[in-house]
Amino acid sequence: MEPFLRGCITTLERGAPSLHVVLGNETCDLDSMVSAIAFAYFLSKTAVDQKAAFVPVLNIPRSEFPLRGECTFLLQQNSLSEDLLVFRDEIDLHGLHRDGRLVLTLVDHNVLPRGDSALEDLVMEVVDHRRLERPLTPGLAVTTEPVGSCATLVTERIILKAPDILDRQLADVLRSTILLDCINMAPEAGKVTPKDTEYVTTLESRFTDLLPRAVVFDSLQRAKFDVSGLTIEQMLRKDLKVLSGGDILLAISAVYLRLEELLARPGLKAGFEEFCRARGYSVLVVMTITFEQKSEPFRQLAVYSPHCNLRESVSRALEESETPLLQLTPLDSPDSEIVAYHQGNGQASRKKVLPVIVDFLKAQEAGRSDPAVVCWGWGTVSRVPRGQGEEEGEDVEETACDEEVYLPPTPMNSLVEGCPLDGGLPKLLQEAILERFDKMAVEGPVVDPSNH
Ligand SMILES: [Mn+2]
Repeated sequence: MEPFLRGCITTLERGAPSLHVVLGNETCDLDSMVSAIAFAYFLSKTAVDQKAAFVPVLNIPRSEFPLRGECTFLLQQNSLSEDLLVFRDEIDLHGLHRDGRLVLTLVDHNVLPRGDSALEDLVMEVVDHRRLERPLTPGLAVTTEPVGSCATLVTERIILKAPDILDRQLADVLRSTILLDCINMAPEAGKVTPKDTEYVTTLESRFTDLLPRAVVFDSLQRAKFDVSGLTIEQMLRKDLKVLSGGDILLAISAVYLRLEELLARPGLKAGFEEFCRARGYSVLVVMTITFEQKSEPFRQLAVYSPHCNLRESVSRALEESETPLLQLTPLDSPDSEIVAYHQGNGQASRKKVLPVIVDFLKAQEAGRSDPAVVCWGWGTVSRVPRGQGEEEGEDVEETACDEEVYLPPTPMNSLVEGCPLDGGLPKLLQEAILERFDKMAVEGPVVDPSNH
């Protein structure tokens, strides 16, 4: 595969007359990365029409890649250099489109995000394991099946159409991806389907020296949560949500590390300070999660702000929270601007703590806590791209529930004052409704659009 990837780089440097880009989704998880690389490789070996050069593109900027621990780990394991990959910020897809030099195959997703909708007409083929959200059009080849991993569908295609191109390296990256996505093929995890198992078994029968499944799964899982190699800034933005209320921009970062370890990092305070300064956050809440064996998650929490009042009031809101009760006990902190706690209630995930923060921000905004207003304050929707972390414990919970949980409740007669039938049927003028929506939009804490 290395010569193929090297060839892609050369092609891009020289400027090919036309490109066939195989694009994974914007989370660039292991499935998207491996499916894009393997499928582009397959196409390059089998396509009848070789006019276009096949290039896999990872749909994130290169600077984001160190945050995908499982991806960097698998590449290392297979002696594939990151220099052989093409990232989204290294290729101008829209420019190529304008020049009429681009066609697309989508893997591990089937509709382009809004920012790329201009490229929709270029999609020739889709290979995906999610629900199909695009219309079937003439000339579009679609492979969809609700299997545990898109890599299973790519493996199937290779085994059926071009089994000879399968070498140990390709087999290893495909099988590793399926193992991670299907939670080591454990039926109780609810991810694996018979087809995933079938192709993992087929790969193993062709390459009998592949490492044991449990070893592969455990090391990928560990790599995914291993933040030890990251800078403080990378650690904080790996799993970040941002809320705003009034003039306060508050960041909540989930970090998969013991808080003691984080606090012992040299330059931690300077790192927090720079992170907040650069992004305009006035306060940062860090929630750490570690998993001890199979017991419940072990959680700790820290609040950082250079503003004494804000730090104290956020800390108080968390300490005094009753739903959920966090059971916070103070921990030693290396700096007076960082307040550290052990969180006794291991069940209170970030998703459950978010409403406490939302209430706090609402209260700040209104100068008092007004329950009638709080209902409208739920405009907080995760900026985590769809699908990210859908395979991991903590994130599954969070990303899966966020949009449901934080949708505003259906307004009860909120478009009219008093009893809705007091003066007969209310007149719902379009302007009045739009105005009301505008008002609702500015009332609630909203997600910082620059947080990505
Ligand atoms: Mn996938």
